[in-house]
Amino acid sequence: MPWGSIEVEAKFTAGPDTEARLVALGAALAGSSSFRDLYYDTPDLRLTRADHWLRLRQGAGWELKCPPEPPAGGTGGVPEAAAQEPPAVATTYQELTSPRAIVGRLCGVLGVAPAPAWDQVPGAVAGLDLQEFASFGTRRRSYRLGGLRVDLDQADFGYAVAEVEALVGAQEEVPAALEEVLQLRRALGRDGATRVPGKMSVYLQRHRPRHYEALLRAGVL
Ligand code: TPP
Repeated sequence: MPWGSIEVEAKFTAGPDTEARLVALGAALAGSSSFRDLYYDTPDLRLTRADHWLRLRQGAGWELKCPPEPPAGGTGGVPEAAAQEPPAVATTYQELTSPRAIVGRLCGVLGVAPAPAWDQVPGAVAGLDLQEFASFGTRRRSYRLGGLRVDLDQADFGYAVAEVEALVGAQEEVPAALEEVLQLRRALGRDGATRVPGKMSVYLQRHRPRHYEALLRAGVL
């Protein structure tokens, strides 16, 4: 996987019985962790308006979550199954972790040529004038069931959200993964009728309302 993996995920609000249901379905607690995420953008918000999410996850390193690249000769990058879903019932993002891939993609979005000093992400962050716009901590309990992961997150600004997630290596695997993700969410008794916002949406709405409005206008949130 030269450019990282594709994450297919569906969010939900956990109930008091969610963990018991997970265990009853055969899921195993894979671990508990705490981490802090720092997110970066240009002062005029060009990354997030283009649905690109650059973060430093403390302890894990730099990550860029962004729309999957359209397959060569493909249909524009929206997998058919995902296109049939109502917006935000499930999302598909590429997760880049290699510095070269991250910097290459950032430069593509911003329309600049990579400089030699940007072979590591911090050099590019400085050179591209990227600034921190969000910082929050998360306490997470993770379960595993087959190839799926379920994360139960509690953010330190007072918001809890859960997600079912599958990681796949290629676009062609997205539709089947999406089906599995939605099936497990249904099995947990959490249907997709209401849209559950992610941590970032809630953070921006509460702490960066102008940024939030800009992303609503851009159709990103
Ligand atoms: N969530 C939904 C439901 N729709 C969106 N358009 C986004 C998120 C935009 N988005 C994509 S990646 C990202 C955001 C805000 C950064 C945070 O990703 P998330 O999966 O919420 O956090 P994680 O579980 O990786 O900590």
